[in-house]
Amino acid sequence: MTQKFILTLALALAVITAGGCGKHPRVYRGGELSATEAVAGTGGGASRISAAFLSIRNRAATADVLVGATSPKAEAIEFHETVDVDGTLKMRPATAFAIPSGERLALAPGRKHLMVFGLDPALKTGDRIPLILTFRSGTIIEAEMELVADASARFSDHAAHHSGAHDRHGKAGHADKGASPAGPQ
Ligand SMILES: [Cu+2]
Repeated sequence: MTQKFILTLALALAVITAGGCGKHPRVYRGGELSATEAVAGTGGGASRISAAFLSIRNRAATADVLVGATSPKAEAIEFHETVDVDGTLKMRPATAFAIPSGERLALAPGRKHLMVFGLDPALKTGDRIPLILTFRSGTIIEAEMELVADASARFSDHAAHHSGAHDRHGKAGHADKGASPAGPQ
C-alpha cells in the first residue's frame, strides 16, 4: 500500500515537472530582435506541408521587416496570412511581415504564419530543425523549429507563457478574461 502510494506520488511529481506550467519556449536572438522557438506540425502524409508558429520581438528603436525564412530540412518556407473571404477563412501568400519598434509579431494559428513545404521525409515528431530568419535590416536569427503532433495547441501553450513572462496580469491583454460571461447562457 505505502509503496504504491509513493510510486503514485513520484509519478505525479514527474508529470508536474515534465509538462504543463513553467515550460517556456526557447528564445533565439539576433541584434535587437528575438524569436521564440517555432513549432510546426510533423507534416504527415505525402504532402510534407506544415504550418509553423512563433513570435518575434523587436526591441530596436526602428521598425524591421521579416523578409525570409529558410531551413536546410525543408524545400521552401513561405509567408502566409489568413484572410476572411465572404465568411470563409483562406490562406494567401504574403511577401514580408513588418514588426514595428517595440512590438511583437505573432505568427499564430488563424493569423499570419509560416508555411513549410517539402519537409525532409525522414523527420518525425519531436525532431528539432534549424530555422533561419532574415530581416530587412540585415539581422539574421538562427532559430529552431520543433516538430510536434499539434502545433496549434503547442503554440497556444507557448504564447500563454511568453506573454506571462513579459506582461503583468491585469493589463489590457488579460481584461477579457475577467469580462468573460459567467452567467446563464
Ligand atoms: Cu498557410
